[in-house]
Amino acid sequence: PPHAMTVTVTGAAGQIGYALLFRIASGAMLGPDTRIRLKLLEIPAAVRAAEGTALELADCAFPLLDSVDVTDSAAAAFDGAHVALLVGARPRTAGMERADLLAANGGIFGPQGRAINDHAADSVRILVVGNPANTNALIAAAHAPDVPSDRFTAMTRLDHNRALAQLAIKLGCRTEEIEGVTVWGNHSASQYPDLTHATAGGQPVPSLVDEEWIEGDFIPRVAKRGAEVIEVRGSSSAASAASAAIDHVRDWVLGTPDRWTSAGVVSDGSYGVPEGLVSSFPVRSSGGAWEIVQGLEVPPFSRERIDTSVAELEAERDAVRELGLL
Ligand code: NAX
Repeated sequence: PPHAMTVTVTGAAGQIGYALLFRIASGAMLGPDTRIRLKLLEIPAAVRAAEGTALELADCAFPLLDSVDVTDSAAAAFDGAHVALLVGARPRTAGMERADLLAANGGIFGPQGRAINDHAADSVRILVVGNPANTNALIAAAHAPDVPSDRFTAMTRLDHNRALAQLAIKLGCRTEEIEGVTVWGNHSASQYPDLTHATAGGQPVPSLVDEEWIEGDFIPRVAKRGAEVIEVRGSSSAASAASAAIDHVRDWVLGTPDRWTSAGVVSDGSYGVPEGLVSSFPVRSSGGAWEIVQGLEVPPFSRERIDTSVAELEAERDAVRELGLL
């Protein structure tokens, strides 16, 4: 990576933003040799709160942090961006229909995609965190015809990390010892956290745990972990989401270690996922690009679950197409 990089964070005054910015500025995302220029995008009503966060960023005296700019202008925020973390989104409020939610987010991610197209650096890499993340990434990419679509990704790394954590607890091992876990499909309750090819300490996971635990405990626990955190903590996942975003971008830019991870990337048709959908896959990164891990066997149990989640992604795509957002 270049010596200094511009990192744009939208929704900077939100709770994920607050957990994310200090780690970016500390060098946890782009490594100890890359200086950081932060650009924070917020809606006008939250600009002052973001400026408050900028005061605290200054007070950390981070050696790698060159500057922090706060703005409500997408053009200014994405100007020269090398990495764009799209965190700000319109949450679903009581009584809101799914079409209203998709339309409201289309109104955010369409213009932001255009601003990225017109102002970001040629090498820009985009991670969409704001929900519905996969479809928001699809909308942003559709508004950025000059940016290769493989630069647009959606975050399923939190789901992946949750899967590692649950499996490590079950087996009494460290997450580090686990390889070969995949989250497929949508970042929603329909996602499929897949242990078919997982190993722990070199042992095949399907030989260490029974199917009942996978189907009855593991899959629903991971897929509904967001709701569990809300119930216990009283607000939605923030620091864990920020940590996953750091992991995603670090691996993307600096390369994954040997094992694969999971990310929402534009499908090339692999594993029967229709081309163009932003779906979670097993991925590795080298040379600054994600590659979908090829050649994995997909047994019927997995096929059914991947197809269900992908069908949900297709329905979201069709809905935003109908709204004229693609
Ligand atoms: P908050 O409501 O705390 O913060 C969102 C911030 O975005 C607010 O400060 C708001 O003013 C800002 N914002 C809204 N519209 C904007 C726009 N057009 N431009 C710039 N900023 C804008 O939410 P937070 O808890 O930080 O969550 C942010 C998003 O992450 C939500 O959509 C949430 O659903 C999503 N999540 C995604 C996860 C994933 O794994 N992909 C997991 C965690 C999280 O639930």
